[in-house]
Amino acid sequence: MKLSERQINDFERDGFLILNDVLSESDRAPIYAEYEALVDQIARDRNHIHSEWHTLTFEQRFTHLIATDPAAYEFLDISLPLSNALTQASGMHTGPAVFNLITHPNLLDIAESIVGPDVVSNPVQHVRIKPPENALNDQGRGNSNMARTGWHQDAAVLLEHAEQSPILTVWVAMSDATSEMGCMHAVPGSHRWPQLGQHCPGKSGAGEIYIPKPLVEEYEVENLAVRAGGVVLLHKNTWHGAGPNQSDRLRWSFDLRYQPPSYATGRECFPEFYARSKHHPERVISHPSQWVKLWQTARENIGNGVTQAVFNERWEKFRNDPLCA
Ligand SMILES: O=C(O)CCC(=O)C(=O)O
Repeated sequence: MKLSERQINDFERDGFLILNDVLSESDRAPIYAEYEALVDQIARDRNHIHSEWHTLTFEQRFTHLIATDPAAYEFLDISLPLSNALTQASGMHTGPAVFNLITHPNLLDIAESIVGPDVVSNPVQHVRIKPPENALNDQGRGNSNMARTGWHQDAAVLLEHAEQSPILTVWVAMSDATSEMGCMHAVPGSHRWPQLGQHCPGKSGAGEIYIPKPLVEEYEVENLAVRAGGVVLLHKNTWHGAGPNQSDRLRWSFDLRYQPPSYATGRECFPEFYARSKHHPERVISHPSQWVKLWQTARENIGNGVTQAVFNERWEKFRNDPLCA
């Protein structure tokens, strides 16, 4: 599933590319099954199972869990939380279906077309399962994993030393993403602007940095709607965000990132790994348990102080900037 020259040119011109029909229903089925079991497990662990639970659909169970207990989302995401207070008890999900998604040959073919024949999985990654926004409480609405995503550039969430790293975002649609459901939107061509835009520090957590609205308003914006099984590619400098889910369905995506080796990942406290390699095939990680171990070690090292985990500190200087009010 390599990209054509025309697709690569379109990506280079716009800073994004929409690709439908990348993953089949059967490619996606193990993810749905893994998350169904996970939501039940989390609900059990956190005492949310009620007498009607087993009569509910997955969408209803997930929405009930997250509407009443948004903090439970930590155990669904495919990254450790972006918190400056990570501990050994911090949660994340590293199931085999997720590993098989990150290393899916179709996604790696696409990534290879942009980053070259040695494809490293960059640890900046999330699952975003967004219930209808009106089901969420204030805490849920402030979290871009389950509600709208403020305008930003992916380069801005990296540590500064990674600004030259050619990191590609591969955003995978597990459900349809229409504008009503809060698909992503982007400013075409913004990846070619020479300076990183100003970002404001997150009001509801270190992960939620955003470009202030007045800076975005002057530009033309394109909606990046895509069907379930499709993919949206983003250049790391493209200005983008996502609207609220105003439908009555779940809006579900994974955002994954890939890069060539020998470049900083911009989040060195979390693990990178070789997902495909022409030059060093012996370095490729091919079993989910190896990947789980990498994240466990990262959590241990952060928890016992061997590694420092600090996120988005560089935007703190704008906290009192009038544009960020
Ligand atoms: O899906 C979303 O809400 C936003 C995803 C995003 O911003 C990204 O992948 O960089």
